[in-house]
Amino acid sequence: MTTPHRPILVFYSAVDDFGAWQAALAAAAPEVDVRLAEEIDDPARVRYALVWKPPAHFFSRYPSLQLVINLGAGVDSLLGRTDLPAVPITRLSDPAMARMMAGYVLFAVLRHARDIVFFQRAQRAARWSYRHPKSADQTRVGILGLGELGSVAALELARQGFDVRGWARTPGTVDGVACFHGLDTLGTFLAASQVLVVMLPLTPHTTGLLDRSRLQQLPQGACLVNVARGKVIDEAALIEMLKSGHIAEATLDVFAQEPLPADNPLWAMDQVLITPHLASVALPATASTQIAENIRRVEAGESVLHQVDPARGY
Ligand code: OXD
Repeated sequence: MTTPHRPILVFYSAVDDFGAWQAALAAAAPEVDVRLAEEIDDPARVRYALVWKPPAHFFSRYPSLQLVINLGAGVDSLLGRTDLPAVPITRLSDPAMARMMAGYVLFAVLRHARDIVFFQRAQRAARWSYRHPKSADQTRVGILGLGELGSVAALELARQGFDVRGWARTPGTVDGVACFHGLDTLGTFLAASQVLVVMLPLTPHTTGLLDRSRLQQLPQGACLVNVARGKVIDEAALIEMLKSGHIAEATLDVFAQEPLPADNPLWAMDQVLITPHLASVALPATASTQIAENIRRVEAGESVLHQVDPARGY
């Protein structure tokens, strides 16, 4: 039953299931009325926005907005806008999302470490080609970015026995993982990464971080996994290095331009696996609890959790 005076949470995402979010939030935050923009006839009742890449000028319709909740972990597209309202912005920080991401990263690392590309080629040629498997500790994996998602993926890979190193801009520790920090150590870190997994947020500091010269620091025949943002990597340089074989294989979930244009050479490379930006997604059942908690905090005049610092970029 709709109570006329409940505050409204407006939802926007072209990729997420509104019905699933509406149901999860009805259970976790019954004090708000969750609606799509087109179902709202009194925009002044909108106090919350739960959004993934809403269209330009989306927010200007809602004069009473108190909180913008990014429907995902990475806030780069939201912070890149010029029409953001002056209210707190939060991102999702959900252990279930981190676990889903760690699952994808584990799959991608195994794809490279267990020679799956080699076996797929052999299968296409109907060739029984035996290649003796290496044990996990014989593959050095570098996790570039040790935030909430990167550190969980690093732990999972370490648990599987891989030789895992991690790099972050600032000092940090992850159990069982040799951690490097700062640009001074990046070259050494890259040179040791047989499989490099990119898990950095996109900020002014990380845009183009993996330029041609840094990609060249990877060992000959390295494999690259990108589950972060396409623009962290110089994509043209990556394509050249995949052609030359310096980078032997890649698993890419994110691209400089999405959807990846049909004429992008990456599509035709059989050593490259392309997935359409879904390594991890926001999960209504678990994330709605933290959204409900932040709504409660706003209503109580308290500070919110997982607030984004626009100056820092995440
Ligand atoms: C995210 C993403 O940032 O899906 O959550 O890329």
